[in-house]
Amino acid sequence: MSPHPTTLLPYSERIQLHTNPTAKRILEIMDRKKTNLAVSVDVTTAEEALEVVRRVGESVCMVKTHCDIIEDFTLAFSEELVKLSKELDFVIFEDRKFADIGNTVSLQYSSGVHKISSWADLTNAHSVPGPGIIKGLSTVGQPLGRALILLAEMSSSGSLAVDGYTKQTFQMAKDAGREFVVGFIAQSRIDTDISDGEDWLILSPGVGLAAKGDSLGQQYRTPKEVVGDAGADVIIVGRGIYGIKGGEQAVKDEAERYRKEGWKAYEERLQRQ
Ligand code: 5BU
Repeated sequence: MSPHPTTLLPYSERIQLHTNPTAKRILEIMDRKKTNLAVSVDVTTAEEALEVVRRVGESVCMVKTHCDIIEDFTLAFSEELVKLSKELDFVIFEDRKFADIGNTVSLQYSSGVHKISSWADLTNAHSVPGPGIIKGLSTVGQPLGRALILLAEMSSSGSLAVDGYTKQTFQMAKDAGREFVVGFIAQSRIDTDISDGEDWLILSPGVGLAAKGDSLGQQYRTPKEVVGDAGADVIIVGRGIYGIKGGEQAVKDEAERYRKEGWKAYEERLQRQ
């Protein structure tokens, strides 16, 4: 199969293909820092989370959070995260996976304990409720310059987000336009046929260099498989980095190892014609 045209374009040339400020910033950072690595900081205290971010910040284009697993979440924590995102030059992606009617998600996004829209540059949503979810989230996020990605596929085994569901999710994003929805969580750009000539960002979780999976259905592929073969843009790594044994330096070194692997796969991809 011939490569998808987007996968042959450098990140730097794709900046101009986006109007959303967060999408532009992601591509700018990727190009500037030579990284397509996102670290998923799935630890349960604010202090631990900030510590991981300080260690990996220089190596990443994005830090991914699950704010509802942080036991002592406060807005002081999110303010510190925003400060670090500016100092260390990365985007904050809250992996909230919104999945309700438009009115409810707009409240979940703007209000409650977490006030996600006040600090997260990027968030994501399931397509299962229909296009109202995009409308609801965009009323809050778009005026702030935030961006949304839809879950077209998941990395876990037995996921129902396959085939027709994936295609309809893609269609929903196309129908919404690219001012707020800028891409997808997907396992592949190629298999999902995300090929309408528009520059969608593809973020892929389920990346690991050591393990093949966990006991709860997670499945891992290498950066080469994800970026090189499947044509994704951003690799998302959690336990493979923050869970590494050996202390602070080991986490920092492991982030660099994944950054280099992801970047090598991207550079090799650009050579394919
Ligand atoms: P891991 O430790 O690298 O397995 O963590 C993966 C992270 O990505 C974790 O925060 C998940 O919630 C997240 N994730 C995922 O693993 N698979 C998916 O399809 C989606 C998110 Br969407």
